[in-house]
Amino acid sequence: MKHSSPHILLVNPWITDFAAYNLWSRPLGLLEIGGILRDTGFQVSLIDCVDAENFSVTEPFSPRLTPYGTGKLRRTPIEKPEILASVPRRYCRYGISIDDFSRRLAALRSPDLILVTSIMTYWYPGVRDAIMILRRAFPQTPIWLGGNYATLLPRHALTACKPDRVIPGPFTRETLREIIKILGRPSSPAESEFSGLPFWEGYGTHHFLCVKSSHGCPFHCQYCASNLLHPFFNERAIDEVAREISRGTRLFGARDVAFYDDALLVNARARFIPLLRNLLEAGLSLRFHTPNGIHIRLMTTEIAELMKASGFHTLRLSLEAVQPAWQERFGSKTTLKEFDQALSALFRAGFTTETIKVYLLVGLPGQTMKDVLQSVREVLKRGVKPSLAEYSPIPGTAFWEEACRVSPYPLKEEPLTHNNTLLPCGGREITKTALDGIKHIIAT
Ligand code: B12
Ligand code: SF4
Repeated sequence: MKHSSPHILLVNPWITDFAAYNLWSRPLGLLEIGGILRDTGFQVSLIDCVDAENFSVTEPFSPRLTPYGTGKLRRTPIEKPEILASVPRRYCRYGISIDDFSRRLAALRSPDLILVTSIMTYWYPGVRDAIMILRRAFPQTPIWLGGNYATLLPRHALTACKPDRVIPGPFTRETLREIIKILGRPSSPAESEFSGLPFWEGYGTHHFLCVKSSHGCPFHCQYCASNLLHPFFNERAIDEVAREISRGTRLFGARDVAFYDDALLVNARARFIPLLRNLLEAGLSLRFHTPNGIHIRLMTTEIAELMKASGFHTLRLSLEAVQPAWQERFGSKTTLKEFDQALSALFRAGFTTETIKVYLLVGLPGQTMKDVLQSVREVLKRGVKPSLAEYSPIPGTAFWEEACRVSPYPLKEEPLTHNNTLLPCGGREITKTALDGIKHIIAT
């Protein structure tokens, strides 16, 4: 890339939380934007503050990895924000040191525009700190903030993090046009080995890649933000997704690929099934993972067999709860009978209890320990392990007002209190101690 092209810096800020693990985590949206900008001819740089393996300068970090590329993140205990003071857990900044971030910035050619992403609403301290340091390093450069937190809480993001602009929603052609208007149109770059791919070249090591075959979700579950983040369900062309996977994994030597789709199995006949056939024909020796839960009702024998044959390994199924009343509140997406059918199809296809886990949603307003225990037992009865997903209340969702009413935390005023670790809507029933007891049952 010519150095005379305008330079755009992409930043993924630190995670600030009680716990975080690299479960095939990458800021995929930001990397997709980086790919578009690179293909338009801009010089693009990336600093992923969460990735200490690739972005530390003075404090090298080699994560111990599972065979599937996941692993621990480097963490530094930091002072707990006052509102979290009573939580008896260490609060940490995950990723590179503040000094190393400044060192990285000092080594860069001064950027003409900085794009900062954001994921969880309760990770905003990392976003705020990153923007403060960026501002100090490059006082003249505009800083734009986008991503999930910026979309869900644009006003908070503007006041608390002080970017020059908050840009909610997906990255659009309009935003690209604006960037070109401000920075000037760079001369078209020559086709390169990276063209058409997300900005994966921003990383030095690639233990895994992530991919999305669709954006958004056609369902409207009352606790979920998918429709707010991506108002339309858009499916990508199968060839494009298959090429992205085969080219990306070959180029970067990655063997593991995580699907980030919210609705991977929706419209499977037109998208996922042909995609799987395409991957099978390509004969790639890859392992695929679905850390984001998949829809149980939509699992069929054909899909299970194709998934197994094409290398799917880690599967997460979204059961959420076994009580029909709760299932109805979650959008009537599945029943226990369908869960049994899906499990049979998966077992027949060769998946094992080692690789399947079942998400149960816990800590919702009004949920009781009896409800949770019953769900856990039903899952265990079938020989598979539940994975408890603690409810994180999300602004703008249908459950939000109720969550604010029942929670002892000031959810509306302070996004730090959306943290799932707090079980902000669990009440006296669903507490950390109670869940620890259940986790013990699951583990034994
Ligand atoms: C994959 C995923 C996971 C994965 C990995 C997450 C990761 N990347 O680290 C796993 C399965 C581990 C996970 C776990 C959890 N997750 Co999650 N996850 C997601 C998912 C599907 C994608 C997240 C992501 O990385 N997106 C990257 C974003 C930023 O990319 P994007 O949105 O495609 O980007 C576009 C735009 O945002 C924009 N954009 C992005 N950046 C920028 C920057 C600029 C400048 C501009 C202009 C535009 C722009 O352009 C992009 C392209 O169009 C989202 C739902 C979703 N559809 O986004 C939930 C989501 C983020 N998760 C959520 C939750 C609740 C959780 C859990 C707490 C669930 C639980 N109870 O266990 C845990 C907590 C994890 C933790 N503490 O580490 C909530 C967030 C709630 C909140 N309060 O913020 C979400 C929104 C889902 C929901 N239920 O509605 N998650
Ligand atoms: S919870 Fe899952 S199915 Fe429901 S709207 Fe969100 S992504 Fe879609």
